[in-house]
Amino acid sequence: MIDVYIGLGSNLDDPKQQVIRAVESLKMLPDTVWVAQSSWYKSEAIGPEQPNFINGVARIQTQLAPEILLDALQAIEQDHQRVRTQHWGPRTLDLDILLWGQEVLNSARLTVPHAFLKERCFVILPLLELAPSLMLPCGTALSSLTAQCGQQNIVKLNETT
Ligand code: A4P
Ligand code: MG
Repeated sequence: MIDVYIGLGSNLDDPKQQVIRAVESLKMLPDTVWVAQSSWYKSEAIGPEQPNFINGVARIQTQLAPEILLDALQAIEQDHQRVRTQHWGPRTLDLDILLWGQEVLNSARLTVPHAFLKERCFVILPLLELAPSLMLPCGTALSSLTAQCGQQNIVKLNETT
């Protein structure tokens, strides 16, 4: 079993419900153990002008191969009627593989750690909740990346919001 972190994001069609429903799908992945999820965070979109995002991170342990998990995540995205139009544009559901243990993966379909992990506070803050002492494969401590988070308008939601 390998520890895998998945980033969840949505900014269309009731984003909070989209990510909550996605968690239920992640809990049903085959050959995979559900570990935990972070709080949800609301933030302004990075990229073209579009609605605010809800983001969070899930932690699982899996025996699936990376591209098999990617297939499963893309099937869940399809299930949420995601239509791919604009790069970095609005989406009902985005599921990204953030980390695959300490491995570095570079294939045509997968770049892990996720290419923008170190600069996106909507990923860094929820990930830090689940793994406060995490070291990235490059040797950077996740906790050292929070300095930039004051500038990125991001709000942690209460369980009731
Ligand atoms: N791919 C490569 N590496 C990975 C990985 N580690 N995990 C490939 C998942 N997929 C990976 O993805 C395109 C291709 O990336 C996949 O087919 C897979 O083979 P996509 O989701 O269809 O395309 P996209 O939307 O154009 O790009 P991507 O990379 O998902 O965009 P990002 O980087 O996730 O950015 N602002 C806020 N506040 N919150 C957000 O969540 N998200 C984005 C999307 C922009 N701005 C945002 C947010
Ligand atoms: Mg994606």
